[in-house]
Amino acid sequence: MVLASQKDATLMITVQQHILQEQQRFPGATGEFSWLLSGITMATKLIQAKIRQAGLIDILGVQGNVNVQGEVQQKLDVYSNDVLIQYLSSRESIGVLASEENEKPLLFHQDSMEAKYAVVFDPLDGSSNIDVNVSVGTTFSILRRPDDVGFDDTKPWVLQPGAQQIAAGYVVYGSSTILVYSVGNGVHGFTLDPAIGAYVLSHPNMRMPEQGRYYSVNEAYLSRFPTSYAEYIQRLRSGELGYPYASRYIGSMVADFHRTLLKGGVFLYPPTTEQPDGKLRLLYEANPVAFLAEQAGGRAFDGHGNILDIVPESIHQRTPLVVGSQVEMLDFERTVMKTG
Ligand code: AHM
Ligand code: MG
Repeated sequence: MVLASQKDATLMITVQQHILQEQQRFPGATGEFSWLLSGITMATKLIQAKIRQAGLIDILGVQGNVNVQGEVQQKLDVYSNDVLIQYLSSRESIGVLASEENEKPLLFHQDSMEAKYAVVFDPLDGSSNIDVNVSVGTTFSILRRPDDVGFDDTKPWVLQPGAQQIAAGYVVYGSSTILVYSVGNGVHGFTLDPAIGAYVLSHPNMRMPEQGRYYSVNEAYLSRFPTSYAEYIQRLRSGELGYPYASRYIGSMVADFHRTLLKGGVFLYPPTTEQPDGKLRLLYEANPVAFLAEQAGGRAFDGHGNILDIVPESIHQRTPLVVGSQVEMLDFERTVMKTG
């Protein structure tokens, strides 16, 4: 990969230019959608800057609060949430913001005709990994306000099946900072070039390989998974799919999914005896990666059907998630979904 600062500036495509091109696919587009997405790109640049300083400034560790999920909030969770809300709420096209860190959706620009989008996000996924310098990420999903829905109830804005997402993506703060997004026209990845402070197109038209070599799951919970999941993992290990798989588990969904998108394979967060719906949240964790996986030629299931078909009942609803390449997902369907 060649970074923008290393090549002819006339050849590089920034995420902003790319979004403007993509936006032309929306009838009557006025620039508002690219302005909305620029709220995400700006906020994530600030988040990554803070993450890069972690250890130097007083930003590591716990904030002292417990969020709506009953999880201890890290200082960086709070900072990331505040920055995203600040930048997105300044876009008039935003009517509703829903975050992992807020119990209820937040309402903005009430009664403005321009406010027609909801953004649902996890500001800092995998944040328990931050103190040990492991990759973390931000995930987001963008939904359009359904016709005839007003501002008196925010639920219809966000409780839409993932198939209704008009855009979704994530940023992984890893050895480099990469933004991956789709507006339903393929999946595109941009690397933040620190020399110029811009996300530059580095991974156009990303396609998930038909089959990979890794499975990714927290194997410590194996005895607590349904038997059919354990059988499926055993099939991957023992070479039933052509060769024995190796295991990779970072413990940050965004980073584990990013590897799966690039290298193929399968990422699983199954139901467990303690958590029959798994751990991951449907609206802002499973839906964005399912949307990206399908756009890149992969698939995503909850163990019964397609993630993108689930009609959400609550904002912080959890779901089992199995996402990956065609070959692995076909075998999952046969091994787990057909046998119950
Ligand atoms: P978080 O949103 O509180 O950070 O939790 C979600 C994270 C995912 O990134 C990751 O896949 C999962 O938790 C790891 O959980 P576990 O430690 O149970 O394997
Ligand atoms: Mg999370």
